[in-house]
Amino acid sequence: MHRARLNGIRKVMSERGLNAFLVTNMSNVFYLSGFTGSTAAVVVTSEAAYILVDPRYSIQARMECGDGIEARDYTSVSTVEAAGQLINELKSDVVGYESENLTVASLRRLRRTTGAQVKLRSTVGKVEMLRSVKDAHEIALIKHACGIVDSTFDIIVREIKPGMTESEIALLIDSTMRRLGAAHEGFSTIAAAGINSACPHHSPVDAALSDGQFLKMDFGAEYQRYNSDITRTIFIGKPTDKHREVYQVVLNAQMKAIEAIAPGKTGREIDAVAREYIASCGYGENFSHSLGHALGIDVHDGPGFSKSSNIVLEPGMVITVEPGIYIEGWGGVRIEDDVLVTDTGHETLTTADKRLIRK
Ligand SMILES: [Mn+2]
Repeated sequence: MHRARLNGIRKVMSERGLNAFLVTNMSNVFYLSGFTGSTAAVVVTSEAAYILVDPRYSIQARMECGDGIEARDYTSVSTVEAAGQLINELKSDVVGYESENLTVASLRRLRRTTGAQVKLRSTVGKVEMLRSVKDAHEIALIKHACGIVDSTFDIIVREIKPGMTESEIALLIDSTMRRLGAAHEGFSTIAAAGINSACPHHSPVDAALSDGQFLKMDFGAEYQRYNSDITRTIFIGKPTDKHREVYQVVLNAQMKAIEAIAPGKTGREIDAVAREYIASCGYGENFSHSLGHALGIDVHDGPGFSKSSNIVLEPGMVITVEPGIYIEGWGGVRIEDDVLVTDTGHETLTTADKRLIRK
């Protein structure tokens, strides 16, 4: 598995004329090597691949990285200096690095270690591009993570009642995900009631739920390094016609966008399906973010559906679909599912109830 991934990056290297590639983004390190620790670097050449770790991780790296990658320890230097020393030893003279990850200070350190004879080439999103199409193993893990959030919603929605606070609901969600096998939450859980629901990324506070409010909950489970991400909005008390209308517009937009997902479509086309529908209902100004993001090792795993997204959908991509309508001083609704692009169209991986639930 990792050998095939390393070969994927070698193909990119030969296209770019690189004879070594330095990987410092830790999600990319995990993808290429299987290493789950917090600090390491991977150096890939046409023939070999190395993972550089400090003594805290020596044993772990040897346990986790097998297929086609050699673990090496370093001491008394920084990770990037250790990488520079290895590059010198390998006599690689054109080396790609991940410019979205390597800090300016680290790049200077790398340059000092390798000297002027080594050409350092900035690259952007090379491993991320490989990661965008998931293999069967990855899809199985994402599906498992989706199962955890689906079951979590089913359980917590029964326990929610007026008087509970946003913080209590977030804690309930987090503990339920853990109980169901999540390693931890994929990101800080959002529980936003009433006017707070108009903020797309509100942090839970000690405000108690009361009648006449939307309650928007956005949460994700990480399972064996892969993520799920779901949003559901429910209602406390009896919704007005306006609450029902806004909810239905978001739900229709979401379902129309999911229905349009198929190989060959672009990210921008799918975004437009939801955005144009919401605009046609008079809420265009209230859908302020992009429609969805790729999902995988990272919760935000790469580009997805947005006004400017040029990605062309391929089977194996997993992308969220999460339109929303946010009205300042009134409230907001978002509904989010995780969708796999298949050979023939799509498969929705999160299946929790999307009818407007009242509590
Ligand atoms: Mn999301």
